[in-house]
Amino acid sequence: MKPEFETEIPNIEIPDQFNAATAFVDANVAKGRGNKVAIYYQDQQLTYNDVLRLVNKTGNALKSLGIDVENRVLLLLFDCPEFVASFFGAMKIGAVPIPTNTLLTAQDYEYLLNDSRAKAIIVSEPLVEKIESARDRLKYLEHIIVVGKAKPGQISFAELIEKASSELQAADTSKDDAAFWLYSSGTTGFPKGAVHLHHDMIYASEYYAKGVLNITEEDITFSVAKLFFAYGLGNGLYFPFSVGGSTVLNPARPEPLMIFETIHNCRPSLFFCVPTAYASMLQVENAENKYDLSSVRVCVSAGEALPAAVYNRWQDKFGLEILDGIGSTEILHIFLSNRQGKVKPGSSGQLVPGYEAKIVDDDGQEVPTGEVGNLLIKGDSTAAYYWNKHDRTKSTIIGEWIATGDKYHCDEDGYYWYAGRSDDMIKAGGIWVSPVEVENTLIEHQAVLECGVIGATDKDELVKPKAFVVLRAGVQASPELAHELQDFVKSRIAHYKYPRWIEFVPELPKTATGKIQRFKLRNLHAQQ
Ligand code: 3UK
Repeated sequence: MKPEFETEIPNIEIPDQFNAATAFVDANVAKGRGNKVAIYYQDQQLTYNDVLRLVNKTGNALKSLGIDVENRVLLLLFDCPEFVASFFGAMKIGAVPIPTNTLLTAQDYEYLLNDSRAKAIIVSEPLVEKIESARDRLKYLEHIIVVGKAKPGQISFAELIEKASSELQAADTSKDDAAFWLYSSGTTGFPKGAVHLHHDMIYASEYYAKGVLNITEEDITFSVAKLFFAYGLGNGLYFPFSVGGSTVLNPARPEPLMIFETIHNCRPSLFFCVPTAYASMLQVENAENKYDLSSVRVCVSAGEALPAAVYNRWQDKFGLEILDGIGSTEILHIFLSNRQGKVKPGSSGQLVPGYEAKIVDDDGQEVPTGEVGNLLIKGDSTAAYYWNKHDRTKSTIIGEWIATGDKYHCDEDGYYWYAGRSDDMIKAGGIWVSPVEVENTLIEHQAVLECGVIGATDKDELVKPKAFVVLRAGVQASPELAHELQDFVKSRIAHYKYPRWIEFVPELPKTATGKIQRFKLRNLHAQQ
């Protein structure tokens, strides 16, 4: 459907020769914001002058190691100023940074490094062992640059940039050059590198951050979702930098108390979070009296659907609305969103200006208003393609449209309502979990004959992985065994993927060809 807007959709003109690092960093200094705080990090405050110096030094340092235009550089970093310097420093020399999930295993990083053929990795010290342990199998990696203490065979980030010049001319990239990649999980468990272009962050900033959030240079952002997620990258970095605002970066795990304390102490005006974290923050007793949230003018939720109950409890307790919106790694940021004063709790809101939506049946025909179908989106922040995944690219990006993989219906008022995935992928705490990967791991346990994994809802209506397990003959089901299986999964793949519930069953529903019918398991769970 064609959207109707109260405000003009900004007409964005980007010159053919364009480097996003210049637009988000140098431009702020050029506009006279050099002494403004860009980053609050622990007890440090970095101004835009400081950030520009760091970005230039990092770009020059990477060049000195032989990193050239189009070379990939993997970032495996906690949220910190070095992340910002590496992301924009690499981009400024025309290289391609790849922010990467810090919660994965050595095996996952081996895949990502070989698939991307990154020449260098910039990694936070506590994570470096996961790279070293796979080093023999890394076919293209030349440099391990460590933020923290470097061991022999590694390069210290601080020492590397210390000697580098703080003057750097941006590479003459095109607005359509690859600027950065973001990996997105697939059903098979092998992630796909979504290739984003230099113009993409401009569109997301203009349309969503300015168009929906009305972000200005007065704003201070704080994002619970880390910078390595597409969601966090906008929230905590290029949105505030698009207007010369400030960001609060925190490297720690986002536990509820840490989140409250950060809001209380750093006084952000825009707070970005995910449903699971909103739900756990609501568990903190008396938080509304202990912590001062008065600096926050907008709360945002994305990553998975925000249940109406969580929305209502948050509003009752803190007097703040939450704007639920849906975004994706491929589309870069949010394209459907609720607006202040016009929230329909439980919905994903209305179209973001600059994007178009279509809901179609399996033959590609648009469905009538109110009917559920597959959601397609058109908008200029969308990734160009998946790296080395031609078939997946063709089935996902169809001309100017991209298939989100989500089922939606649109109501009479133009609000969109999430109705589940069209594949079996699970979103838990806003992070992808592939059921196939969890099943393949469980199967390796000697007690397991076969299993099926689905997303099941908890008491807050939030989705978490659940496993249906058929045991081998002679093995006795017990709560202890269920525990053992959970620990087994945690020890082999990223922790957040473990099944929160295990149900032992005598058999699994299957197709004639022997494929597990996960939708039948979902129905079974729904009936319980
Ligand atoms: C699901 C939602 C219902 C949906 C993201 C904001 O989540 C982000 O990107 P991912 O690639 O996942 C995308 C998929 O997640 N989803 C996200 N938000 C919602 N479902 N309601 C929501 N509000 O399946 C979607 O296709 O990890 C979120 C900004 C940038 C992002 N990349």
